[in-house]
Amino acid sequence: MQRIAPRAVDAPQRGIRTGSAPIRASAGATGPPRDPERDEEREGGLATATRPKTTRPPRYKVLLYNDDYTPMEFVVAVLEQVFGKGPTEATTIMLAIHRGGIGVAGVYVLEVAETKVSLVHKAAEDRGYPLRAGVEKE
Ligand code: TYC
Repeated sequence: MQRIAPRAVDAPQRGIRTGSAPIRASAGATGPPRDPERDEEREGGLATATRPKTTRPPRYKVLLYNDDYTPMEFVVAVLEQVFGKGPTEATTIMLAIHRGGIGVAGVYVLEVAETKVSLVHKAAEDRGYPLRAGVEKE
C-alpha cells in the first residue's frame, strides 16, 4: 500500500504554483497575445452594447390619390381624424395631392398602415366618394 507522505507543518508553502514552469516575461498577462486585427467585443459573449437583439420593423407609407369628385374638406377631415394631422398640415397635404396627384398621409408599420387604408375607404364609400388610398414600403 502506498502512503502519501504528509507535508511537514513547517515546510515552506510556495503559493499555488506546483510545477517548475518558467514564469512568462509578460507577467500579469492572461491568454495569448491579442491580435490587433481582431475585435473581441464583436465576437459574441458580452457584446450586447454593440449588437442589439432588437430590430426595427419595416415602415410603410399610406398614400392618398387625387380624384375629381371627393370634396377637399372631406380629405382634410380624413387627414385630421384618421392620420392625426392638425388643420394646417392636413390642408397642406390635401392641396399637394390635389396638385400633384398623390401624397403621403403618414408612415406606419404594415398592420397599422393597412388599417388606415381600410378606414379611408370605408369613410369615403359611406359618403359615396371615390377617394382611394394605398400602401407603399418606405
Ligand atoms: N381634387 C379634389 C377636388 O378638387 C380634392 C382632392 C384632394 C381629392 C385630395 C382627393 O386625395 C385627394 N375636389
